[in-house]
Amino acid sequence: MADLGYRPFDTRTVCDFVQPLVREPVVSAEEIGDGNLNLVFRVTAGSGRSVIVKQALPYLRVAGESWSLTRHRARIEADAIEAHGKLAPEMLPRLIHFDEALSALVLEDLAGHVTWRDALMSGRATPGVAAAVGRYCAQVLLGTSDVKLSSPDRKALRRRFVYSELCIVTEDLVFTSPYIDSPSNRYDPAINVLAESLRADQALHKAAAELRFAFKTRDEALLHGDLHTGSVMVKDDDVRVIDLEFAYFGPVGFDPGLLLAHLALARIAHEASGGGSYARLIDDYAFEFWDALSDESRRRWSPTEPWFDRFFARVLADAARFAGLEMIRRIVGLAHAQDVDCLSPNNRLQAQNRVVSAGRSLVLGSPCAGFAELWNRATHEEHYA
Ligand code: SR1
Ligand code: MG
Repeated sequence: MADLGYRPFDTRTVCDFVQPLVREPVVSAEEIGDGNLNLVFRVTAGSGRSVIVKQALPYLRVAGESWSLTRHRARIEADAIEAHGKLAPEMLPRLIHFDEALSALVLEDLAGHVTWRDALMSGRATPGVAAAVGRYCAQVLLGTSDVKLSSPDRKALRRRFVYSELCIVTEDLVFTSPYIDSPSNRYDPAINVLAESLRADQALHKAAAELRFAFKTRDEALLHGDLHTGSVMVKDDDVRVIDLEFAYFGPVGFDPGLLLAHLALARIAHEASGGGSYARLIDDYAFEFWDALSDESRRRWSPTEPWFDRFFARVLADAARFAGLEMIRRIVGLAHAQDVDCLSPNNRLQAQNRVVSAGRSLVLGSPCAGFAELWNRATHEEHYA
């Protein structure tokens, strides 16, 4: 990507950038990003109104400047917000402006929202959120697939998402690194033996490699690509899905699998720290998510395609396996889940073991026959068949 004047913003230059886009004087900016990839600023005008500026950096923030990346992900995110926004308008933040040269998106500020992960970690009830995210998955995944789009429209959309460098990041961090001695892996010394057992497990290697191949080749729908509970913002009954830079065409079961992995991580973390009643509320959320996904998918399914049950059985089987790999990598890979990392050492150790055991059982067990089986395997320490 040509430079064309690209510079990472600071709190002064980001104000200059936003000023022409708003009708009142911009007064301040703060960097609020704590993510793995980008700079994120809240820029506020005199009236108190604010916008978010998200700017891609030319490297992976969490890994440092030595892991260089193009800034193309900003374009991908802008395109994905548009594509998903057409199908589920109430679920995406409004894209106010996109600057290709600066790799910067100006977005509606979801002030007052918190991430669903933070709400779950604090033990807050979040009624309606799981069902909203389930419906979102059905709307955008079916809506960008050959089930709903005509061949020319589907192929035109597919061509807009030609290549994503962040898919390589996913291939590496989700499907590969946890199973080899990769320098990017990070884990507690207390689970050295557990991490070593993952590297020695040939059946797991084969399964992960096969799922990586499915992720790379089965371009069924335009995925969010990183749909964890930190990518969902909630405020009362307003639910938004953010951070679409990982969007790409892939298997329909991938996004639901990731979301379920993070609900399972949240549940296991609560149980490890004695929060049994809240853990059972998370069970309800998992079932509400899946029921909404299932009902909305059935409702939107094309009457000219008489094989919904077979399609959805495959989504379930895929979601289970992708969920298993996502759970494992959040314990031994580069990017962890706060739900587990913030536990006290003893509780954390217990949770880490349970997450890896559940992940293994999802990946290596026979295909799940129904959602109850998937959720049981995702949240209970059991031996896989
Ligand atoms: C390199 S970025 C690490 C992780 O953060 C993102 O949210 C994705 O989950 C990615 O795998
Ligand atoms: Mg993300």
